[in-house]
Amino acid sequence: KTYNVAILGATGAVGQEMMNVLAERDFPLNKLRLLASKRSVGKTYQYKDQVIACEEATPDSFEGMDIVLGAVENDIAEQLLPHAVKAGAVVIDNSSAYRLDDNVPLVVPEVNPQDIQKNNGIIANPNCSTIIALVAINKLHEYATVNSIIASTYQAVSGAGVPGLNELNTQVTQVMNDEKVEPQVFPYQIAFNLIPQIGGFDEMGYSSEEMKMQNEGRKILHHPELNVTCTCVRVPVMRSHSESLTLFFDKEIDVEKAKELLANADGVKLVDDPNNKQYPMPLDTSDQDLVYVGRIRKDLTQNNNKSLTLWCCGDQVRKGAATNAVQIAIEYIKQNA
Ligand code: 11C
Repeated sequence: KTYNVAILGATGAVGQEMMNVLAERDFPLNKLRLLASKRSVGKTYQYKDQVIACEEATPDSFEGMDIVLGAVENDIAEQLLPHAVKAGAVVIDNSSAYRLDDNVPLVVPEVNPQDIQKNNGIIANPNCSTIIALVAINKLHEYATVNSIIASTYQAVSGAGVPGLNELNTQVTQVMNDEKVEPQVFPYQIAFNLIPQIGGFDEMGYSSEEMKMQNEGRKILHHPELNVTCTCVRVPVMRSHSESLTLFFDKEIDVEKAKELLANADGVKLVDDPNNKQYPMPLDTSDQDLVYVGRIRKDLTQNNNKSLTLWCCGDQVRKGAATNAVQIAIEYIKQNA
């Protein structure tokens, strides 16, 4: 059986990567429809041996589609995706609009594929840092429940899409040429800098991005008591997010056990040989789908063996967005075959 698939937001960084991942994974496609804003109508893209022109995304764009992959901001998602559901498609949405909706499963295929069955037309793709963290900790959490996490993220500019990538490129050149830097996408200069703000702040002083790991993590892990305190930082890196995670477990787990579990974890590559300078780095994890995990060590703030610190990196555009969405689509097809 083959499927009609539409990508809503086909010209963006995530939409483009969705095309790459569909092609690489030989997705059983009948027709691929590329939907974008009016100004991209007629722009063409190559998919395998076909050249496909973008069409304007309207409420009527979804007739005959089996699967719609959403790669647009919340406002457009909310405006258009209900029409896709009405037209009978299953929607896999990368925006944050529906993630915490009780009627919408939020899925990382390595962690909670069974939740796909509970969909009512929309399946949400989680936040990129949350996906990367949960792939990294899932096997550890199955062995010993993770009740709390202290997280710091080092997030690539690709999180702000093509404009974010362009902003870092432009600013690096401007700084090297002693030219004036005028930030447009990020609140401050990102070249040769770090910015500890992603999204707006709440009354406690946490940014919206920082709260996603707790709120989305609770839902994906079915663990409403999970506590996460997170600091999200934008870094001048192109496209892989990195994270430092300190994990507090409900029973003892030592470094060797954690390494053994992670060496066999789906979606993970264990890269942990610090004496030979082997550890995850964002340049090494870009343009591929695995989350690299390393630097696993005992947490020295605790006088027990129930806490570990680790470091992980993953491609934000791929596993953090496009790949996870396509994996959900493949899993959906498998479950409904
Ligand atoms: C960033 N993670 O790096 C954000 C972008 O929850 O899907 C994606 C926000 C989200 O800026």
